[in-house]
Amino acid sequence: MLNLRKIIRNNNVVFAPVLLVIVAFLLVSCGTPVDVSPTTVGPAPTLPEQSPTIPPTDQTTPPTQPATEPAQPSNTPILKADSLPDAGNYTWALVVNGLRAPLYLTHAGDDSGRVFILEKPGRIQIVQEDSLLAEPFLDIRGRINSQNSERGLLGLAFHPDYTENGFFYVNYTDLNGNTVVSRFQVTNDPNRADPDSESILLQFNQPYANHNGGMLAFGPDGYLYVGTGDGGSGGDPQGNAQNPNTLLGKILRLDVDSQSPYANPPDNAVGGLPEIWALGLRNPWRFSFDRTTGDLWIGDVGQNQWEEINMLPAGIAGGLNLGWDYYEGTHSFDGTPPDGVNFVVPVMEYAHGGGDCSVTGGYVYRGQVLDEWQGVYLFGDYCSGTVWGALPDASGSWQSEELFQVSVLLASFGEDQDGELYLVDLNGAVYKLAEK
Ligand SMILES: [Ca+2]
Ligand SMILES: [Ca+2]
Ligand SMILES: [Ca+2]
Repeated sequence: MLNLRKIIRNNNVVFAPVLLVIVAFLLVSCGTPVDVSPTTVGPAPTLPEQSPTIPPTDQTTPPTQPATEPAQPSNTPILKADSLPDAGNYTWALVVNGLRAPLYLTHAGDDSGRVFILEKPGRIQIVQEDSLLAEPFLDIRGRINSQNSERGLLGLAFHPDYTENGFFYVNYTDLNGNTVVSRFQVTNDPNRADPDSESILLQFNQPYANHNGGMLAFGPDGYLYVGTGDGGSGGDPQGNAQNPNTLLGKILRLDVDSQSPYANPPDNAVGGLPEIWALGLRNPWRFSFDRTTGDLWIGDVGQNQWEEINMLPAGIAGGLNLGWDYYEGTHSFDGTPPDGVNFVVPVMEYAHGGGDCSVTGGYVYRGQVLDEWQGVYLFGDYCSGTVWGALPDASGSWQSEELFQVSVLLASFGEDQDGELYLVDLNGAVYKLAEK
């Protein structure tokens, strides 16, 4: 960890101007002003009982397992480790440095070994064999307003059939600060996308500069999931997250294959706009699908007090309500929930304090190299650089422990095609989880 801190410190010097921008990002994403006082709700919250909430803490008891476990046949993949690994044996090893405000990392599923890194101002960079290629994959800086801390090129997902069709999807804020979700296509050069291939799927207005969501990911059902923030300001003053007639404060689900530019899966089932798959989100900055189970893990950034992680089991029906802004985490926030609404309760939450202020949703480790990490969900806090690991205990409740304290601005985690995990530092570097 000493080495890591040293690297970061050097990096901060190089990227001092970027760092200033980042501080602004931090303040805004923590949801400062406007409606800061959660109003009291009269009746007790109508939360389902089956999902206890487990605040991550150093004191969390390690998950207990049944005393005797059947031996696993050697050809059966390990679904979950028995306990969290000793983080002292692992480190986040520097992969590449010198990026400009990187926000995300993913892969194309094309067996090329490349990872693609999103830069906030509007470029996608390629790292191949731990080297940053000289030219970007895509440069659309001229179409993007990234001046505000939460604006920019925010999301990237490659089509599941990318090797056949060369399609990939991006989410950005345009020159007016409004959200655009577009499809682009690669050229004959696998390291170069065609900037003129843009085909816009969705455009919608952003009433405030912050809370623009931005995450894109294809689910195991082949649909494109789109995270949108509640529009911004603080305390969702327009009531967007609970309003089924706006795309703000939602997770959208689009069928990009059966119709152009997209069709709405008939079972999205929220009862408002047909793109909406789940509502009641504040700013689901990062979410991921467990590639083995298909479960969806969502980190929804909180207001002033509570950060939350939600887990939606694979195959769950659409129309879910994740609670905001009736609830921040499991705590009443604004207004009285109507009778008969079942809210999804976070599987984990943690309070602000000790530098924690904005959750960065992560991944369940499904890589090939680090056996001890199989099935561990890693997530972190953007502001403090804390990284937690979580596993279910014997009763199925997810228990987390603080595993790493990294001196980075933890914008995102990322996954390569092999399932190895990365950490993206907004200051300009990318690290990979590795054995010491
Ligand atoms: Ca906004
Ligand atoms: Ca409100
Ligand atoms: Ca929630």
